Amino acid sequence: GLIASDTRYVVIGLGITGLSCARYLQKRGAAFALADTREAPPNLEALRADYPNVALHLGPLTDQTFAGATHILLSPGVCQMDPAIQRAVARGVKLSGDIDLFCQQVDAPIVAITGSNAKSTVTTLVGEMAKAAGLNVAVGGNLGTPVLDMLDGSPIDLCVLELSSFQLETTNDLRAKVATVLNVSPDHLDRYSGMQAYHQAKHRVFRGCENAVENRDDILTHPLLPMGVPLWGYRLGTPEPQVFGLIEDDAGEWLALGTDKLMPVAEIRMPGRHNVANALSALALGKLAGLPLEPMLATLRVFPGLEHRCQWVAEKEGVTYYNDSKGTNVGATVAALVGLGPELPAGNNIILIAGGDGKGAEFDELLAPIQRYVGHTLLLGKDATRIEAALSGQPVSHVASLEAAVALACQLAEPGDVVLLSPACSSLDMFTSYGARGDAFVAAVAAVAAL
Ligand code: UMA
Ligand code: ADP
Repeated sequence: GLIASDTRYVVIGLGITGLSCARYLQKRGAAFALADTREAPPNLEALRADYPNVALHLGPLTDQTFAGATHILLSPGVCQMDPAIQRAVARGVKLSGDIDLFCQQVDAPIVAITGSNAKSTVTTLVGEMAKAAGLNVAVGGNLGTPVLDMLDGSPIDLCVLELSSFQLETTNDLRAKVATVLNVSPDHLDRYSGMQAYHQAKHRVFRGCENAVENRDDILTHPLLPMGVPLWGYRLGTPEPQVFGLIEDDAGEWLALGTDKLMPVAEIRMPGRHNVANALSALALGKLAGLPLEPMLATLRVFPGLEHRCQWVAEKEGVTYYNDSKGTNVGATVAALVGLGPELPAGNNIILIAGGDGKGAEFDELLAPIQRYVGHTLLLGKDATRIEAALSGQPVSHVASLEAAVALACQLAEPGDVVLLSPACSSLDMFTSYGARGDAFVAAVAAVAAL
């Protein structure tokens, strides 16, 4: 994509996305200004040194920020409903994000993955499957590497992108080879007017796609597609032609497509029932991306899952500890409980550690799986009392720190029990990131296990 000489960009946001956009535009000699709604965004000094001649607007966005601009490149952390952005758009300034720029640049087919939960797991899994099939695969997006930083000049056969609803809001022309919404459950309701707006943002992933995959267990993932676009699916149940599913016979349970048994479910290395769904969705995406079956199945046998996602941490005196710090919304924690619960020995329970910043969510959906699988819930953080209110009658304790939670969990647990950190909340009230929260949990478990 050539950049026309009369194009003037304003890059909004000086996080890793904004900086990747600035590097990209700088390299191509495009005219641009930088803006951040914060008075003091991180790494300001280094930034001024790198872009001495670029206009820098800090603090609330104003009409002045967009004077002379033809295009806005918006970072995912900034809401496009900002009034100054809306006024610029009304004047005809084009609004997009890094994903659109990336799509203009790459020729390789794109697998585009969004959803409320399981994005990182499925994105990484499809990437590993492509690697196992011998492809040069670029994996990134919301997962952590801004997409423009994936264009380092090395050959790319396939791109696998994790896309958040924030990124999709500014993506107009994705045209993925395969697109999917993995699941839709409430999240980020502090930024959306309601579930409908959130659902609409996610479904932009299907714009112009060549193939689509739906989750047959979640009607909210069903896309509206133009005639002729193939739609495949998967479910934790009976398979059909073009629907991956499960078949049970005397030998046990199988991953299957139509009537073909592919691999015993027991051979999937990732723990928990929800990861069986993730395996099926990766198979469907990989299949439509043209990957052969054998390397995909081989990947399922070895891929252990990602850190902080129902990650096995330790077993101590018969008690198993799992770190699901990435369980940052109610849907994720429900999946972790329903995923691990059925694997408990009869008579054993989960001790759940939850709480943090609920981002405006309701916690009612936690009650049923907690009644079913959880013996005791330990609550911490900003929304602890709101969670307690949703768990009427369930045994609950409040703790002041994650260390205190682990110490108490360790006292309460009986051999055969599971201690699970799955907060149903973001970490940002107490930690710098879900990763830091998960690391703190792992360290606390190690300290307790050493006693
Ligand atoms: N911010 C401002 N003003 C600005 C710019 C940013 O206040 O002008 C704040 C945002 O509100 C946010 C933080 O700064 O709290 C970072 O925002 P950003 O847009 O600069 O984010 P990046 O550093 O570019 O990282 C983004 C994604 N972050 C968000 O969507 C908030 C990263 O996903 C992603 O890995 C990265 O681009 C590369 O694509 C993170 C995330 O939390 C992991 N995503 C959310 C999620 O998974 O639930 C959507
Ligand atoms: P995302 O990138 O969408 O946040 P991750 O792969 O990082 O997704 O997983 C986040 C959390 O979502 C996990 O820690 C787990 O609690 C939950 N989860 C994993 N798989 C599923 C699934 N298939 N459905 C719902 N929740 C899931």
